[in-house]
Formats: sequence, C-alpha cells, structure tokens
Amino acid sequence: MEMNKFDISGKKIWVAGHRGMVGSALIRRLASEDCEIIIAGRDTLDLLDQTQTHAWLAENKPDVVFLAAAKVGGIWANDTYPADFLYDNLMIETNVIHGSYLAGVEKLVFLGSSCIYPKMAEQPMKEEALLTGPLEETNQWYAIAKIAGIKMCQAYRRQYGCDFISAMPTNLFGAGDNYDEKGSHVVAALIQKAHRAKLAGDSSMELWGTGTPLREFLFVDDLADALVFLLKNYSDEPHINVGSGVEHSIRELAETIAKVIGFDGEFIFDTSKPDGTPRKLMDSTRLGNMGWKADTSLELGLKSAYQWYLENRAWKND
Ligand code: GFB
Repeated sequence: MEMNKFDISGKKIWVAGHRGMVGSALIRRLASEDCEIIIAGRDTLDLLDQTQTHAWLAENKPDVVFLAAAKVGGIWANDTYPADFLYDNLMIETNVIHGSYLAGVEKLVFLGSSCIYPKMAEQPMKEEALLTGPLEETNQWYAIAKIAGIKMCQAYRRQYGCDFISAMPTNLFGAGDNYDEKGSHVVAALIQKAHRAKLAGDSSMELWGTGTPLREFLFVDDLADALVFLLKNYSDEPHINVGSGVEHSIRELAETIAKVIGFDGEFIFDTSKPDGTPRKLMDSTRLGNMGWKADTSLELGLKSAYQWYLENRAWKND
C-alpha cells in the first residue's frame, strides 16, 4: 500500500455533485483547508453530457476532482429504476473520469458503495471480495456502474499514470440526505416516518422488510473527513473501504431513531417489501492502518441528521 503526502494547499478542487449529501459534506470539510473549491451548477453543466463535461473541465482546469455526483437511492429506487441507475452512473463516471484525464487533473477521488460486493460475501467484507460472487439483485445495476468506475480509475492509472483513487463508503446518513418518501435510504425514511407518526399521535409506524438485515451506518461528515484524508495520504490502485465498523439491525436502527425523535409507538413490518442484502459490514482495516477512524456515534449522528431534517425538510410535503 502506497502512502504519500499530497499537498492540497493552493489547489483548485472541484466537488462534482456539491448539492448532494456527500458533496455538501465535502464542501463543509474543505472549508477549513487552504484550497480553492470550485463547483458547477446543474444549469451550467449536465454531467450526462460528454461534450459539456469535457469542455467544462478543459476550461476550469481543476487540480483535484472529487467525483461525488451520482444517481443514488434506497432499495426501492434501485429496484424500480434499473436503467436510470446503470445509465446515469456510467455516463457521469465516464464523462468525468475521461474528461479529467484529458484536462490533466492531478488527482481524482471516485466514490463507490458497499453494494459492489457480492450478496453473500464473507463478513466483514475486505476489498479483495470484489467480483468473487453474484451481486444483490435489487441493486446490481448501481453496483455494476460503481464497479466500472473503480476499474476506470485503475485503468487510467495503469495506462496513463493518472493518480485516480477510489473510496467505498458504507451506508451513509446526515445533513443533506434525500427525504423522498419511496426513494430515500432507510435512515432518512425512518426519521421522516417517526417524526410524522409522533406529530400525528400514531400508535405505530411501518417499516419495510423483516427488520433483521444488518447495516453499517456512517455519518456523512465522518466520510468527508476520510475522503480528504485519502486525498492527502493514499495513492494506489486498490479501492479503500470507508466504514464505521459498527453494525445494527434495521429494528435497532428504528429503536434508536424513535428514541432520538421521541416516538414511543410500535413498529409494524411490511414483509412484502424487500430486505435486500442480509448483512453488509465492511472491513475498514486498511484505512484504519493508515491512521483514520470514524468518531461520530450513531446516536449523535442521528441527532444531527434529525436537526437538519427539522430545519430543512420537515415542513415540506412530498
Ligand atoms: O437503506 P436501504 O434503502 O438500502 O434499506 P440498502 C436498508 C434496509 O432497511 C432494507 C429496510 O432491509 C430495507 O428493507 N427498511 C425498512 C427501509 N424500512 C425502510 C424504509 O421505510 N425505507 C427504506 N429505504 N428502507 C442500498 C442500495 O441498499 O444501499 C444502494 O440499494 C446503495 O445501491 C445503498 O448501495 C447504500 O442498504 O438495502
């Protein structure tokens, strides 16, 4: 594993996907660094458009790119829009990665997801588990696109000597999360359900699946810190897992969210909805050995996410 210091002072850093949960956390994290942050609004740059993306990169010439732009969503969205998840993500990746190579970008950090690993991968999942077995059916489309992104970074490293690296975060939550009723991930979905059930004085709230799947959750500001750490310290071909190392069942998550929000009713499990992968714990030893670890507990992270929801989303109906 190659560790070498990459000095970001004075660098021009493009956060692609700055409006998303990960991109906005990166902007918050980079604010304390001596670098210039650049962004491109959706109205000026469509990342699905190759000509526009390549032209934007050639004109703005960032030194560093964080590729945090992606079509993302929870289990229902992945299962319902397979074409969008595959097409949009492949297009964004190929346009930004190839465009970055053409524009002479010094360093690029690509973001994947823990769903790249086989459904029945040995737990905790090491980086080497990639491509050793069949994927989870509900999100295989997204996973294939993310695997292609990892391979692109490796290929451009090998063929053109580009310093392009990949980070694989586990399930994320925090400020800026998507609260779309069906399309969201589980943390946002349960924050919204518990909040609404509490306000309505309901005696129960509904959860999808059996409540038994295990998930590892990471607070998005911890992820942003890990990404800046990797940018500065890591330069090698293998992708790097970024997790908290702690897993919870969906039922435990719901109990913690209910406690944070103050909902004291019951949970009803709708088992007609999919559970997805039974367990998804990543082995983040490599990152740990480099000297980074997550430090926000699930409960503290949930309190912060709920505060953001109250200030930004609770009053919206969708
Ligand atoms: O977060 P989530 O949608 O995605 O769901 P995955 C996690 C678990 O929570 C599943 C359960 O077992 C769901 O059945 N769950 C319970 C709920 N209630 C709800 C609810 O109201 N909403 C949602 N969304 N889930 C995604 C992948 O998988 O994880 C993506 O589909 C990506 O590709 C992402 O990798 C990180 O963890 O199952």
